Formats: sequence, structure tokens, C-alpha cells
Amino acid sequence: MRLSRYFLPVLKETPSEAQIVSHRLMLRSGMIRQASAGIYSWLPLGFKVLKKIEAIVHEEQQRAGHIPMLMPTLQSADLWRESGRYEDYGDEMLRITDRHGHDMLYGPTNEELITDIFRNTVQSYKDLPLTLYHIQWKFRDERRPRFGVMRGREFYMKDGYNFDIDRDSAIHAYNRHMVSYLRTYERMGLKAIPMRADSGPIGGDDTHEFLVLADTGESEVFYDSAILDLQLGQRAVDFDDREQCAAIRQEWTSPYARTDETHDAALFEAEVPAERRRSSRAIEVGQIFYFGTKYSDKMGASVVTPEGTRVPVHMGSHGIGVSRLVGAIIEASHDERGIIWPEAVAPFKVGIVNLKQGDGAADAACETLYAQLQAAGLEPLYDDRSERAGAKFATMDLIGLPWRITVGPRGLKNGVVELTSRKSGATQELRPEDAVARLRDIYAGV
Ligand code: P5A
Repeated sequence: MRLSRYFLPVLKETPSEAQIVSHRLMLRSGMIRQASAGIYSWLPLGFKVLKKIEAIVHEEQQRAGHIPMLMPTLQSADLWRESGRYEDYGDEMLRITDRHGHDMLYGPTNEELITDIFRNTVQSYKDLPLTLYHIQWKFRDERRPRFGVMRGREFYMKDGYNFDIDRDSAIHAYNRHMVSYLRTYERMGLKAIPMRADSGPIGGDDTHEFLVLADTGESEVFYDSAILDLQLGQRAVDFDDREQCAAIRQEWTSPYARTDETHDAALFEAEVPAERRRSSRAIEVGQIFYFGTKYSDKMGASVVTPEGTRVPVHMGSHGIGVSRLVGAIIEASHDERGIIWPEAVAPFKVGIVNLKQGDGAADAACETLYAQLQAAGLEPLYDDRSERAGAKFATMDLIGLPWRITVGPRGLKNGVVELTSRKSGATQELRPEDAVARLRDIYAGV
């Protein structure tokens, strides 16, 4: 993409309404604009990041054997009356009446709708286990929408639902989700810690939230610092292997880690040596639930067993805050100059800065680099505007592309350009073709 033809409305001033750094940086870098309280338009740069995060979520869901689909945003109130949640959900639910007088709602979550699909289509144990998911906009009329996309009213969520014949199989689905979530967040460059939590309006006893440590987080958490050393890395995971998934769950849930809702101070002191006890603020980027037959009992979702009897299915649901993650990643990765995108979610993989637009040699070198980077799938953003170098660097730093290639007449006289890491600031002088090769190697491992 050529910056001169792109839509990147960066702001020089820091918007006064934004209280936390991710919100400020998303507004300043032209990623989002508020449409109304807690509702945002995703401008091209923000949209690109959102889609990259979404793609990672899809890949990791499907790696774990979960099946993508798409349910609508609007739902019929009648389904929610069946589960009893129509009244329970209270003012957070946006209720709508259509022209025929039917009560509708903008879905805050989809347990009822998916259970309805299941009960109308699946009758036999032979169709289990089954995990369906979608990534769709949700609406929760939060009392205090704030912090930009972190606590929106309209937000983008991956929500998945498992249907299993019995508790053991459903617990495997729970464990499988935990492992797949760990992989998902690691790929985005995040350390997300699973913590025992409270199930709230979704229900059930078994639930873990995934939290990213950040001073601006809305949750208060208590944990054993040993958990920070755990990493899934390149471990081969067989998502059908119950023992392996259970062992990984065990590994991550053995060190004490709880949100304030379930925190037990006496247990914390008894279990964790003083030098490893930590408390912090954190951002909830996902939550998984096992709620047994809560919805299947009420809504009549059952299957016939091999013995010919009918049993309600065991279910769980699992959510990832896709739009919230954009903010969470920025909270975890920025400096005073702007965002520092992890390579896996960067909107463009590399920026090209032409120090002297209009200089024949510099322009030609940039054009060649631009074409080569594009051909190599390295998604360049070429700043081809006639701005001064300082302004170009400031824009690149603000929008946080992981790598920058700087091209100027002086370097070109020696046959070199500069390759700079946004994260470390380290700069290398390389021949242009070597810079392309370097980037190809870097991104091959992402
Ligand atoms: C699990 C999937 C559920 O709704 N039902 C379907 C279950 N869980 S949850 O914890 O309530 O939400 C899942 C994740 O969505 C994100 N999230 C939000 N993101 C932005 N703005 C909000 N107002 C908001 N509310 C929830 C969180 O990341 C949460 O973990």
C-alpha cells in the first residue's frame, strides 16, 4: 500500500476523552473512530489488525477440531424466555421490537440460539462430540462503556459451544479449549494466564478467565509468579488426546492464579512462597465455561445413547474478546512514541520510508523494494508522501510496524538501505535485496 493513497487519519493531538494508552493510540493512529458511546467504526488500519487477530483465532480453533459457522446478531426473545435468561440478563440486553410486534434482541451471547439449532438437527450420540463456533458482533448495553474497544457496547467475539455425551467428554472439550486458547494468545505475542473465575450470567461451576497483566486492566488478580515461566511454544499437541490436554491444563492451573472474585487470601499464603506472591491489574481476553446440562435441560437438547435411552447433552461455551484483544495487545506492547505490533498481528509487515521523495535514485530504489516486498507477501506500507523525514518516522513509530526500511540518496551511494526494528530500535545497513531476504526469514518463523 502507498501511504499517499491510503486512508490513515493520524491525529497530532492526544484526544482528551481517552483515559488509557491503547485507546489514545488507537485514536491517534487512525485505527478507530467512535460512532456513539461504546460503539466504534474500524478504520482501515484498525480493521486490518482486527482481521489478523480474527484469522489467528480461526486457525487455532480449526486446529483444535472446532467447526466455523455464522449466526445472526439479532435473535428472537422467545428462545431466551425458554432458558429463563430473558429477564435475568437485565438492562445489559438491547431489546428491539420488529414491525410485527415480535420481541427481538441484539445477541449478547449465543447459548440459546446454538442450543436451538442443535436440538432441531442432532438426535444421536453418533453425531457427538461436536464443537461449533462463530466470530460475530455482540451487544451488551454496559453501564459504563469505556477504554475504547476494551469495554465496548458493540464488540467482536469468538464464541464456541461444545456438545458432548457426558461430563468426561465435556471436560475434555473444556481442557482442549484451554490448550487451544493458550496457543492462540501466545501466537499474538501475549502472555495470557488462565485463572479460576466466577461464571456470572453464563452459569456453571467450572470456569477460567484468561488474563493479560496490565496496569490499566479492569480485573484485580492474584498469582504465583512461577506461572509466568510456562510456555507452550512449539509443543506438538494432539487435541484428541484427553490425557495430554488434561496434563497441560494441570500444568497451567497448578500454580495459584485467581481473579478477585474467587481469591482466597489464606490459601494464597499457604500455597505460594512470599517471594512469588504477586497481585496486579489485568485484562480479561477470554473465558471458558462448563455448565453441564443447564441449557439442554431447559431447552430439550438431548441425544439417544447406544443403549437407546435419551440423555440431555453436556455443554460448555468459550469466548475470546477479538476486538478487545486489539486494545490488550497495545496495552502490552507500546512505548512513548506509539504502538509496537507483534509481527503476527501487524497491519503491515514493514514500512518503507523514502527520505527524499522526488530524488530519482531514492524513488527508483523504493519502487523496486516495494515491488519485491509485495511479491514476497511482506505487505509493505510505502510512505511516498513529500513530508520531511522526521514526520515520516513519527508516523511509522506511531502506527507501530515491526520493521522499517529507510531509503535515502546518501545510503544508496554506498548501495545500502537501513533496516530498523521498531521494538529494539536496532538498525542494520544492508543491500536492498538483503533487507528483503532478512524480512522473508523473520516472517517465515511467525
Ligand atoms: C463464552 C462465549 C461469554 O459470553 N458465552 C459465549 C460466553 N463469555 S464472556 O466472558 O462474557 O465474554 C467472552 C469475552 O468477550 C470479551 N468481552 C468484551 N469485549 C469488549 N467489550 C465488552 N463489553 C466485552 N464483554 C466481554 C471478553 O474478552 C470476554 O472474556
